Amino acid sequence: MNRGTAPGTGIGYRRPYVGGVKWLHSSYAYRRGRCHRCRRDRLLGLLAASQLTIEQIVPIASGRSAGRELPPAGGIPLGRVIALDDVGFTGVDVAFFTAGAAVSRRAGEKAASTGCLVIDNSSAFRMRDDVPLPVPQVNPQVLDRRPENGIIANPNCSTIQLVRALAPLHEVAGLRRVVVSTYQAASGGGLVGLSQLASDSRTVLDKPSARLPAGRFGRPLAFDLIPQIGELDESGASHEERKLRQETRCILGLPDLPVTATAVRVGVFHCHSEAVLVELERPLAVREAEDALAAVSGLRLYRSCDDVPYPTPRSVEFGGGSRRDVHVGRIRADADERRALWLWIVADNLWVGAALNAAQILETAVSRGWWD
Ligand code: 2RA
Repeated sequence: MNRGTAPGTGIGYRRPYVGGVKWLHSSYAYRRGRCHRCRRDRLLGLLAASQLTIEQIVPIASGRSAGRELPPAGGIPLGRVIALDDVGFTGVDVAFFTAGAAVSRRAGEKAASTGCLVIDNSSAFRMRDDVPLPVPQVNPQVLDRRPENGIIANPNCSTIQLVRALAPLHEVAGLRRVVVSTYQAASGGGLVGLSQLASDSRTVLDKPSARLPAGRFGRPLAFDLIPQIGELDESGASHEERKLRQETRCILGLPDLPVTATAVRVGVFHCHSEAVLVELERPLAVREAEDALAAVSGLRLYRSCDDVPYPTPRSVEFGGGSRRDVHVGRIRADADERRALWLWIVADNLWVGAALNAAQILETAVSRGWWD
């Protein structure tokens, strides 16, 4: 595998073909209501623009989409879509699964058993002890060695932006407790969620009392918010809230950290926002917290005295700031608890929360010599 070099000139790649390594991108996007196409398209763009030398990307989908011709991504030929059941994973270095937990469960382990590394964007493997759950800026050590089973789980979008902001604070003052409320965009529900929000919004503007179908989110989202993402368990917690708790503890390496969440879907197209109360082991001045966050690459800090005093979903999407950063503002002391701070975090859920993290997992694995 060579990195950052012209094809065939890299140090240490052993593959018997010139031009680098063969990569494979796996998606059922076409079949499953195209709902994961937004993540898949960003991932392709990132891979094409990365320092990785890529010989080939093979698009995979359901049988129904097989044979469809795809245009090149950043100069890398894609060619025809292959049906998942017809793919031989032998000789493929990496498969990105972006089609949801059911497909990942059905085909992920089989792909990995051929020696192919599976980077899975679903919740299928996230809570398995033998599957790393990396956010490369936070717990890169879990990528020190390639997992024996060949599977890596990409964490959930709302967790990734949360832990990237929490980790620097944990380093300077220790985390004691986290209370998070999320405001999650429609794009978390894929293209189906996006188009439903757009068309329902038009309908409501024309007729505010219009009856709308439940659709992708179980209830109409236009000009509204829904305090439930995923099914509720017997305690009343939603699947998204459970993921926030379990994954945050796992990635930060703090299995007993109290984390409690309320996850809310809001009528916003892109970018998840989070209001977070962080209790620390010691009092931390706002300035100290800001300095800790400002020092981290990939985190954009907003101070109340700045021209733009805090991020919003639209400012992150259209404001010219990086959609690859985690944006943090409104840092303030809690009025009653002197060891607690409030934060407001916004990030593009499809970039930071999905494609970018997956691409960075791969880049980290490559830099650690997994294919040397
Ligand atoms: C959502 N977190 O926003 C999910 C997507 N993985 O619905």
